[in-house]
Amino acid sequence: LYGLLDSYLKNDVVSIQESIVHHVEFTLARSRYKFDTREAYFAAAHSLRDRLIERWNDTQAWIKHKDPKRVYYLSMEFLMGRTFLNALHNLGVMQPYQHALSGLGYDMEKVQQAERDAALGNGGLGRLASCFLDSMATLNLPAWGYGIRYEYGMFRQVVSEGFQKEQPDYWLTFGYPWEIQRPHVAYPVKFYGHVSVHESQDGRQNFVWNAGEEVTAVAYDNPIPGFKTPSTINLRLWAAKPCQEFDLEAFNTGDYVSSIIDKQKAETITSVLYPDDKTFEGKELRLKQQHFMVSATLQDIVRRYKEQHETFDAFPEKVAMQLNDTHPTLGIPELMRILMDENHLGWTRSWEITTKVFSFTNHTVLPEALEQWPVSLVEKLLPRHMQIIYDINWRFVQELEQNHGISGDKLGSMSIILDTEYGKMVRMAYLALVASHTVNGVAAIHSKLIKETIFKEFHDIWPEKFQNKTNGVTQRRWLAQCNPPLNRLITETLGTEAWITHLDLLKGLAAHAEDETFQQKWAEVKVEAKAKLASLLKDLTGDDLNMDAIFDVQVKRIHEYKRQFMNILSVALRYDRIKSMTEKEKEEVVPRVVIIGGKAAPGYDMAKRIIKLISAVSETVNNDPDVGDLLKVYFVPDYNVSLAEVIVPGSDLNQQISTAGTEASGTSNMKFAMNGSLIIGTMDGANVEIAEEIGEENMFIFGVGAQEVPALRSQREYLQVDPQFQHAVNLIQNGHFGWADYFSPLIESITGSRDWYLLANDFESYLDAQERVDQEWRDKASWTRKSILSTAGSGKFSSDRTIHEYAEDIWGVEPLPPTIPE
Ligand code: 26Q
Repeated sequence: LYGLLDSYLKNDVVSIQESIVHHVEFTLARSRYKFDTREAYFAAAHSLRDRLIERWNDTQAWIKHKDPKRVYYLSMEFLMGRTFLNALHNLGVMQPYQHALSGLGYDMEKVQQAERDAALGNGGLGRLASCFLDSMATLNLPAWGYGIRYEYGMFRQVVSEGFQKEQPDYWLTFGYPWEIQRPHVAYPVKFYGHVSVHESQDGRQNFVWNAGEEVTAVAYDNPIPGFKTPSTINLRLWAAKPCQEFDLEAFNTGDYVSSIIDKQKAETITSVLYPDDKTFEGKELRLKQQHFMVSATLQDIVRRYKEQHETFDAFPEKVAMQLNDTHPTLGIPELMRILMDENHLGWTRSWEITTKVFSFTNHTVLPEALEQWPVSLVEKLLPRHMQIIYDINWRFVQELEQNHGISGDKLGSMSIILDTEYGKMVRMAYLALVASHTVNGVAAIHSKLIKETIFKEFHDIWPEKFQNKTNGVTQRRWLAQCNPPLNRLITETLGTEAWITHLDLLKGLAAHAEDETFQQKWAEVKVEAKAKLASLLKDLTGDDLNMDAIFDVQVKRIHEYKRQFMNILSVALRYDRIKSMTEKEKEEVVPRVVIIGGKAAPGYDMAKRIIKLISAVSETVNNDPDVGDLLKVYFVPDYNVSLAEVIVPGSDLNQQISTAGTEASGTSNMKFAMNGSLIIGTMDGANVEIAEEIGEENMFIFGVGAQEVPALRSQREYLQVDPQFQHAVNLIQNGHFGWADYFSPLIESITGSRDWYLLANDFESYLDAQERVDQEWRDKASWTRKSILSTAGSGKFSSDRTIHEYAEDIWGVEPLPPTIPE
């Protein structure tokens, strides 16, 4: 019945070739004798898709049959990147597909490049969700992801004359072969309108929401294969379509054509990903997207539950839902509404169920990023939900007074509804906190900080709600697939590839860290990865990189708190020093290639100026014959998942230099460490735990700690400014790199009391750490040893470990490994 291991599709080279050619002819409708590389990609993708669907169907039937507790990961973002290589690798069919394609005359590398990234996310939070899916599948968890199928993903960044320009990412142009449209899995989603109350026969009040607008959510399923397991889970993404039945009246009375055009507007709900991960902005369309996602998702989850259960009694034993930040928090009032208004459960029963199923992850302590929606907007768009939120708050405030003796100002400060001069606001994090059984931070230091700062009052009354779940990344994509030479060396050295599912085994590499021949091999593997990165930069710039240079990388979203500005200031200073050197002195300089990449939110003025500054420094430095190949600076445009897969393995050094206490975790730090790149960084986010695992002596740690930051901020204006900092600032201010006027707001932002992120304060310590980097590079054996120990110490940072902890400590779900047919 559940023939999971009994595959109908065969994976020998000839069968694969047949299936590829079959898809060329019948899916693409092209000539089977003549097709180009892109068509080869689409045909091969469809052939692989067949194999994914087979496993997906079997896995889902098996889960349905066993009916275990399931976990749903609700996220407004999934930054998936490419799927082809990942699917080949996880299905264990890399070799036969490679042979099949080369037999047909195609090069795997080129075929794979034809795929476009699915970039339905901004950065860390969205990529984390994607790593989690890979781990949940690999760990055989009965799990699904839910999100939105945006038609435009993260914008494409073009840098023209040093300025960022945003271009639309219409990623579906040629079709997306990995999704399965489910026209019959569709739900109505309501907006606007008003609520009426009816007295029911048993004397209870019945609330009916008469919507003013209705759209249809249609499911698109994306199979997510586990590694070395047939288990294939689902990422269900919703697309908005006009609804059929609604509003027929308007059609008949008015103008037919404009009614059709009106209907078309439904689709705008899922048209574009908001490319802003910095400051919260209360845009109506964004709130619509959030409600659209959670409403469709909850209807789907409740329908699935009811298929197998008569009452809601077992709901909390069958369902866990994780909220990826506050973005899906409307799921809470939506579940309450479904239980009360549509299934006629009372408040108490509904609340009991709701508070047992939701848990919530916080990803930031920066106050400007916390979601606060105007009550007036929520009331207009979702009148019933606003009533429910008020009711939740009313009961919560009662509880604070009665059970915790809280009154006065403190009640107001904990209230879900905040009164401001612009009107009342809904604090989404507080709503999520009140209704969730657990809240977690994403690294130890961050989880500690949320208890002491943004959620302190909640921690005082509910300490048991708070947990830490240090982030992780999937070693399948971020080591095994993106760095094949290192994969081979690790496997050969450990004598097993079990590390691909048990990353702790990397510890075994430490025993070889001193071994000269092993160091030699390790260094060769790094050179191979550096060559790939060099070739990427050659294509981008035409330059040949100095392979003896330290490849020094900072790639992440551009934010003031991440301090790309501090990086480029130190580069300006390095350049200035080289300029003043004699030829003899230059012989001692350790050459560097500085690579910086990342997108600025389109409305983030400072971040855009930082990009221009990096470009301006790059322009001056790279064209200065006095510098030669001792220093090069590149801004890599359009940093994305696929570029990261080349950049991360090819780096020697990576910068994780946020002001202590600002970066919740960081996840690229983990990817770099796995690939043997040394970290220069502050004691912030997951860097702290990385230092515990791989040893502070194997990193370049600098700067003040998070505990010192508040005091330093209040003393900023009186602190002594380091002369080297002043010198670097002067270079920019004096127009050394041109554009002095354009850069003056940047200079102002780090001057005196305005230096919120403490660049001036940390600069000396940063330069000192950079000096240690150069010293270390001069001792090749020692550098390589540290590189080996970085990889060896990165075992903790597998998302398998993270997901295992979520499953045990928060969700209460267990693996359900597929078994042999019964
Ligand atoms: C909110 C409201 C309206 C529009 C957009 C948003 C929005 C979207 C994305 C707000 C924030 C984000 C993304 C946040 C993010 O990526 N945070 C990062 O999460 C990583 C995973 O936990 C951490 O490693 C990073 O430290 C954290 O910055």
